[in-house]
Amino acid sequence: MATDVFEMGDIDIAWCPGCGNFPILKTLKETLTELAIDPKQLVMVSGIGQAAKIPHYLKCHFFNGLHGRALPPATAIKAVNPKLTVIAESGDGDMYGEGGNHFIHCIRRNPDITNIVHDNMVYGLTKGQASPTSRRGFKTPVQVAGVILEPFNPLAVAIALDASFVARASSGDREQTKEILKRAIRHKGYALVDIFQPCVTFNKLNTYQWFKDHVYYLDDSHDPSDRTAAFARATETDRLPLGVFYVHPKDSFEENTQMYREDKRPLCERDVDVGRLAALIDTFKMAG
Ligand SMILES: Cc1ncc(C[n+]2csc(CCOP(=O)(O)OP(=O)(O)O)c2C)c(N)n1
Ligand code: SF4
Repeated sequence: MATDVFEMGDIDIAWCPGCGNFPILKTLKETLTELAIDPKQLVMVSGIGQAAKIPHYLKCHFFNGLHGRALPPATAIKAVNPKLTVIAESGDGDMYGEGGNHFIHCIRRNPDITNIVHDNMVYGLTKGQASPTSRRGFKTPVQVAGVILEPFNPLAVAIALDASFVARASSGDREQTKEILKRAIRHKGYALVDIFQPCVTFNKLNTYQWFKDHVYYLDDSHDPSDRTAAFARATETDRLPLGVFYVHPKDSFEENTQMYREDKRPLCERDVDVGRLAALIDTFKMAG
């Protein structure tokens, strides 16, 4: 497959020069190309924010939803057509703040989708307010004395909920991120990849250098099937590990649903029985 199948050509990209979203976009394009994913079989789903613009810059199908609402349509799209590759991708505010409830219940539901989160520890699009993953003490035009809350820990929450695949990457480390993304996309079931992403305009605390100084890669001694060890790694705070923390292979949401138990044909390929549909609609009609 040609390497430019996901290229949009000469378009305006509305990110600041130096933004950590650029390497994520480049890495994702390379990952999809190397996995030989057909753009016509790929659906990107996002919410609102700077990171949520990423599907606008990739040649594929996409659905841009409301703030925090990427995961429900992504789950539904995969359920209607399990042949598709579905990626839900947004910022940390979108996925863990406004979309926090969906994040939790999507993990429980376990659809076969990949959930990529650009974690810049700030609200970028709305000009630098604190997000759920902002560090304590981070000063913003709203949190003028510094954030007083503990940061949300997406990996620990995902592992506590027994997510099927949990990983963290860093936008600058393109080769390692590519390997992690490949494993996540190939994985059957819900796969979370939280990617550290510097916001050069509104986050002067968590800079490229800060991330360099505060991360390290899990090595071969880490066993991703060991949930207790994965949780211990996810709750480390001095230096933040990168890599695949936890993998628990299990049936996906689609496989578990009644509609695919006896008939494996995607819902979108089945004939609609108009008579049954009309009868169903009738049951919802208000009397008189
Ligand atoms: C329900 C709702 N609340 C708030 C907003 C305003 N809003 C738009 S983007 C955004 C923050 C986005 O932050 P994040 O998801 O971290 O993405 P980033 O822009 O940093 O990539 C907010 C609060 C909105 N559009 N809808
Ligand atoms: S505001 Fe931050 S996240 Fe948004 S494009 Fe600029 S650098 Fe990137």
